[in-house]
Amino acid sequence: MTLTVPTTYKALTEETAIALAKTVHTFDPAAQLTCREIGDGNLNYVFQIEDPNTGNRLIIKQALPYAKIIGESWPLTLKRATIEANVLRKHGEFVPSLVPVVYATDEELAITVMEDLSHLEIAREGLINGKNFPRLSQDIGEYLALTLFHTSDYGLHPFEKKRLAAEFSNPELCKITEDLIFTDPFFDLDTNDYEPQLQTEAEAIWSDRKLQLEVAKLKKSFLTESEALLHGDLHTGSIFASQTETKVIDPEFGFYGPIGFDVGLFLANLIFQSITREGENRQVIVEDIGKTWNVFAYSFAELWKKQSVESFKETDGYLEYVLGKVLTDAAGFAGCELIRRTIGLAHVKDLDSIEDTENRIISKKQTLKTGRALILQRQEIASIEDILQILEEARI
Ligand code: SR1
Ligand code: MG
Repeated sequence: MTLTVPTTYKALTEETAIALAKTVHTFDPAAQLTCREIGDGNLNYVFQIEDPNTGNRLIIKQALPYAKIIGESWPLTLKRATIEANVLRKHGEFVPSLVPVVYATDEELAITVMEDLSHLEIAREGLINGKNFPRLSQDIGEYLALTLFHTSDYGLHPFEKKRLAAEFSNPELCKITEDLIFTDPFFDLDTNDYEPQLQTEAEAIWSDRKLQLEVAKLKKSFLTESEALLHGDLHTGSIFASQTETKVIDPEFGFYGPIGFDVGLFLANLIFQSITREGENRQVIVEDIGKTWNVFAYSFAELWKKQSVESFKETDGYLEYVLGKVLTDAAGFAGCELIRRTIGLAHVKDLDSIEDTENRIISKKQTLKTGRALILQRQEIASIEDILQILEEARI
């Protein structure tokens, strides 16, 4: 695939990032600004600019015309920077306290200038270090309900919903998800990445016809169900947190898709922790899984009752049907995320950082078992307790 990069596109350096920062933010003109590239994701550069005298900071994020995780052989659209900034702005209308402020964007340079959040830490890092974030499940439950309800047909006039669905068409980034989450891990492909000790489990997945059929159905849902403006990559590495705050970042995979996808991705990333932790520490995560769903379902139902524009909103059983489908879908999508992060191309540190090989392999086998069970049993799931039950049954 080739990609047309605007001739005006230039990758930032620390010097040019500082020069740019001065044009969009009111730093003291005499300030000796410093700049650090702090991006640790798979796709972009992230520059943090600081005035060391005042502690005043901002972030300049620049999309590269290729995927950083692979290199220049994997070209990637720069349009994702605009999508990301616009998802932040749109979601910010409904959850201003849960997303960073966007100060400025430059489409040709694929740049977003935004609020610095370095007083917080990436939730995944904290969780791996055994920390708990008391607001995380409450905040993400509300984030999911508010962003997804207000951008769906339940909360919007159909003209506006379809206008937004067209604005947030994001085929290149969706293709990454279609391949990396819904396709590649389920076939014997060179791009998959796993330890030799998981060979038997990987082969079992590739030859499991029942599992493949269910994954195909989930992929179809991802491809075709334009329900709401999703974050599109809501894992714990896309969330900054502290004891008192939560901020969701990085929605460059945003597009109109099935509501259960964002819910399922977040739950899956808590499930990694429920697999790697033990005892009381594990119990906190189990409670977070339950609370995320309960807060989401309660908040979504409240929005439905008070603000829904859907003519059938008072039809007995319709809200319950919609929420039931979100839960079923979320379980299936969570299952795909668990499997792809274990044997697919892009892993998670929750599993890969387990130093002891035996423990790491045990955790990864449990992740695969849990993922398979969530996908295959999702139609029987009627409550979040059923998901928690599946997690218990998959424990090795
Ligand atoms: C090539 S991108 C690999 C993964 O990183 C992103 O955060 C998404 O999760 C994607 O699947
Ligand atoms: Mg990301």
